[in-house]
Amino acid sequence: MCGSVVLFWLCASAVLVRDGLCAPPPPKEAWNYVEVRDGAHMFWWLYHADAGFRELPLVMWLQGGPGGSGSGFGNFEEIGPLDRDLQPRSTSWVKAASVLFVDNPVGTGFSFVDRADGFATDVSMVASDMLVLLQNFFTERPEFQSIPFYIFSESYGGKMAAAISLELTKAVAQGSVKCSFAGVALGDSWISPLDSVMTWGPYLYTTSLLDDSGLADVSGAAEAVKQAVEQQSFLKATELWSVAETVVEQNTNGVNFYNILTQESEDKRRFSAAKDFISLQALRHVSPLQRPSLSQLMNGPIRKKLGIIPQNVTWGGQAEDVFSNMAGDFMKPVVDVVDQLLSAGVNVTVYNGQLDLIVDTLGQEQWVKRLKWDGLPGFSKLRWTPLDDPASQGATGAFYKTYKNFSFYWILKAGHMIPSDQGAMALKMLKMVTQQD
Ligand SMILES: *[C@@H]1O[C@H](CO)[C@@H](O)[C@H](O)[C@H]1NC(C)=O
Ligand SMILES: *[C@@H]1O[C@H](CO)[C@@H](O)[C@H](O)[C@H]1NC(C)=O
Ligand SMILES: CC(=O)N[C@H]1CO[C@H](CO)[C@@H](O)[C@@H]1O
Repeated sequence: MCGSVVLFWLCASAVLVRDGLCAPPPPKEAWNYVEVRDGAHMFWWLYHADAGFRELPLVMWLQGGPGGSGSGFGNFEEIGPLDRDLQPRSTSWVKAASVLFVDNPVGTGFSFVDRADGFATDVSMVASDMLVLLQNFFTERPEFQSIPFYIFSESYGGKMAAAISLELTKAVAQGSVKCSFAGVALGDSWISPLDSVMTWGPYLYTTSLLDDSGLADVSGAAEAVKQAVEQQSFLKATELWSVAETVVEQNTNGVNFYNILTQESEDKRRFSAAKDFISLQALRHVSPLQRPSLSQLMNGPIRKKLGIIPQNVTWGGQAEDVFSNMAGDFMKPVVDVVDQLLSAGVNVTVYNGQLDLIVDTLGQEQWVKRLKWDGLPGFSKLRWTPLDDPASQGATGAFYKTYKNFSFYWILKAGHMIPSDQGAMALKMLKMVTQQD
């Protein structure tokens, strides 16, 4: 079928020729800004699926932080068509979906606010901003209205994804946003911050990263966070969460919160620059998402390619402000939002990396077991199913369970950033969640 004339033509139109074979032409893409509030400009970047957008779902990817950029970190370090060295990524999600990166909340990545009072201060503001963006996106691109639309997320992105999904469900029912919303996937997500913090001690102890004294210290620090959360002193809880992380660092010789098999290195030195606990936490949890190599790429060749970034806007330049404006909302749980999603019939997937500390799987198990969802007893009784690791024959890559509208994927040998650690397994999960496998 594929004769030499055809092959020659394909290669001539392809940009990259490697190993004597022609690589596929670069994906069709588009990007723009939407002013979601007066003076609040949100940046999005869409890649059409390699195989054509009509046959495959549309996936919006939301990064964490808050202040981490999907168009930068998610795109070039995790799931986009090119990696940070601009080489094709074999496990890119554009192989199974059209992918929409949105730099949210405003101020993240290439998004920006004109005035210091323009940042979002809680998840409901984040959700209402995103609804404006989605309404604009689907109105401008009606060809995507009938394509199954999923929201995938990571870390704090999951907390925002849950809130956004609930607002989107209402907006679709009211007809104010025209799309085919098909589900939300919460990856290593900050749904119940306290359950994460409370399980750090037991998790680190069972993985030989705390001794008995260390366990007592970490548990004590976690208990203080718990008291603040129970008293609804959420800013105080954020401060004590920061203290608890310092206690973990001291007792583990600097375990990496994103993957317990590695250690913090370059970042740790930068922490000493923090003025206060909010700035410390922004350094801890936003700066790893915009390391110098990625910042150089985004503020260099990528900015030039995009051509629409205002001169005084720097990729990542407002990230710390995004984080600090959300500090009072940071430790609030959104478990009730997940319950509301399930009651509304939305398909919800939780996926978590085995080696993640900041949002350890143990903590996810705890809040899932407290769901008021009427399917929970059925889900709990069900046994999990192993999944082969597509990257390593004969090895188990994950376990999963699906009951009615809820699925859980336990991803092995992955930390917080699952697609960076286990790209092939993450792509397989994407296909399963979006019903292609
Ligand atoms: C960029 O410059 C414009 C015009 O001077 C100003 O209104 C805006 O606030 C600036 N934006 C940022 C992000 O500094
Ligand atoms: C939810 O998932 C089920 C399969 O588990 C599927 O049959 C159903 O269509 C999905 N719902 C939506 C809204 O896509
Ligand atoms: C597949 C499945 O069980 N879907 C359910 C999702 O939730 C709604 C609302 O509870 C049910 O009506 C569906 O049957």
